[in-house]
Amino acid sequence: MHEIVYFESPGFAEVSRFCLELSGLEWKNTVVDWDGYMQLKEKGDLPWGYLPIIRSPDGIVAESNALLRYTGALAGLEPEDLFIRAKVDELVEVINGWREAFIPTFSIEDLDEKIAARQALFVEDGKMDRALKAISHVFEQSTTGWLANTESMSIADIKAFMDTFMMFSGQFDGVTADMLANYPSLLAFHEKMSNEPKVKKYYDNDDKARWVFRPDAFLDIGDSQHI
Ligand SMILES: N[C@@H](CCC(=O)N[C@@H](CS)C(=O)NCC(=O)O)C(=O)O
Repeated sequence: MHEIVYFESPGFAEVSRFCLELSGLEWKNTVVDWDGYMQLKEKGDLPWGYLPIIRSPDGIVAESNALLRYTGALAGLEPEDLFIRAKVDELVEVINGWREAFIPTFSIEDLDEKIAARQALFVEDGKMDRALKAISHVFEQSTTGWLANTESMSIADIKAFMDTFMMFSGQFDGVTADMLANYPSLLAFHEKMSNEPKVKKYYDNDDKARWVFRPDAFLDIGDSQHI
């Protein structure tokens, strides 16, 4: 039995929650609030002091990308070929690196300043604009339709899908869904991923925090290159 422990939000755990679901193994989704987090920390259950963690039959694993690779492997999503696997990891790391641009905005207390700082990331040639255009290009260049040019969905697709569209859920002041109009290929990627039968089934519910992962989430945005 595997247990993921994290806050309620999709945040850094969503990719691994989804991979565990795909794995078909029995797993438990344990949601904690801040007090629960502090208790785990005081108990010494968090190897590096942060969530998410997975409790596996062999012990605790921390760090969201380690969790993604572990649960991705359990789900059979990790390529056997080591070069292809490295190319998948390359994308996973690049996407993780987006946090460096985004996370400093969390500590800005003044709301107008916070909004302005985030919007600056998405204006033409801003850090996130460049990042989203770069990942769009990767998608456009793929001959298989999967980001890392794999034969089937890899953890890079899951990471890109969840980390990209979570930003536009409305939970981050200053980042709005209409900004996606600048990235038509990403909208096509969204259409592909959200309609994948396993993704579609997982999000076929009323969970308001996860609307961005459903097929109809951005249908009215911009001039998407729907596939
Ligand atoms: N590098 C870690 C970062 C994890 C992280 O920052 N977790 C946040 C929640 S998203 C946390 O535990 N915050 C508690 C705190 O800041 O004290 C990972 O990718 O898992």
